[in-house]
Amino acid sequence: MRNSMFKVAPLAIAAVVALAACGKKEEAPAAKAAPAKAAEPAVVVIKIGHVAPLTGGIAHLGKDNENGARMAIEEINAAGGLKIGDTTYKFDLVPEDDKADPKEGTIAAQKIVDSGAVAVVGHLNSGTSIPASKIYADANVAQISPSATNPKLTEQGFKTTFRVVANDNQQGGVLANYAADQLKAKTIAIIDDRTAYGQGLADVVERVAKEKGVKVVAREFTNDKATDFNAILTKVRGSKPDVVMYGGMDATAGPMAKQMKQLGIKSTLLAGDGVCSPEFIKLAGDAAGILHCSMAGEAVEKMPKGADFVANFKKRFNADVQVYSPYSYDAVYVIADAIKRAGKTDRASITAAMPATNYPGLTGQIAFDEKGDIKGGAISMFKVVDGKMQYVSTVR
Ligand code: ABU
Repeated sequence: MRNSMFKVAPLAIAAVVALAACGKKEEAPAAKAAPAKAAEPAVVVIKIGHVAPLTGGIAHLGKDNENGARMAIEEINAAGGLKIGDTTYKFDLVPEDDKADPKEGTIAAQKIVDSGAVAVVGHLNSGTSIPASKIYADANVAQISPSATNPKLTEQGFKTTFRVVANDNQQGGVLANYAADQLKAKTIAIIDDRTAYGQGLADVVERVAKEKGVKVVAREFTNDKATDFNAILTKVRGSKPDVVMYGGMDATAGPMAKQMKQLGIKSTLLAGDGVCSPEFIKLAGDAAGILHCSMAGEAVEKMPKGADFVANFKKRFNADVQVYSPYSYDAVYVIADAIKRAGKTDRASITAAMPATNYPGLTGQIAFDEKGDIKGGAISMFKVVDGKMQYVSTVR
């Protein structure tokens, strides 16, 4: 792989040439010579990719992830960048939109590779992260997803694939246990959106719920663009479940919750991290209070510097943290840490440094297992109370 610094050569060379030109002087008589000034360090800009849906129903989640990465890059640059030897490295974010679509995901991944980015944060969705991971692996670009939770992402044997959140084997198990032990559910209906994430999470919940003795009284599916759930909800209503579990995202769960209320369904709605956002509360309106949900990491409320992050994020982007911006923020710092430890900025050196990561991040201590999954991942549970997402508990 060509060192991607060469891809940014025009900018890098311009910076070096400008600095060199500043230092050029006429010879002066020794008696009048000013004290010799230390040479200014060269400044080189390196690119970090970020991919998420920036258009479509879950663009708010994509923007949340992107802004987390942007905040980290702006902080690193404002603090003077990374210094390796005589060179200062600054970061430039290369944002791409994959529209939450698997095919668009591979197109976006190829654009990131072609841009010369040395590593990538993304993608948001499992359904895009998994096919994109092959493209990054072929180009030796380290990929850190801050939010894709399908176990398959890190089961393909790629040495470039990492995630800083827990996976859906863990998340689905916690959700099913929560249904049985906290919600005291005897019956559960399960609906998914047929995405890699939604279906995968629902399958784990179904398996573990059965193991716990919770009867699965219905299994239905929709798709990630649907707006009308009346037909499947009418079927579900007939089975009178204690809990309706939905494997899908907030953009569909919001209208689904509203329609559950309109149909007089009294069940608790249980969902994973795709639904556990302030946006769900906005979309569901006065039906939002039926939700209990999980996210695949530590809650920002529980992070020692979480309140500062939330306040700084609001100040910078005039937006509330949705779900995973703290994790995309940390993913950038993990890349910077790998560069520092490698002492080099080429793709192969960053990828090679990644497995030894042991970074004290905003979200917790970040280290990876042999597959690239985070070690000791947490699942946090929330419920909606008085129109707000309220933290309930963390399971490790
Ligand atoms: N983990 C929630 C949403 C992203 C995904 O895995 O598809």
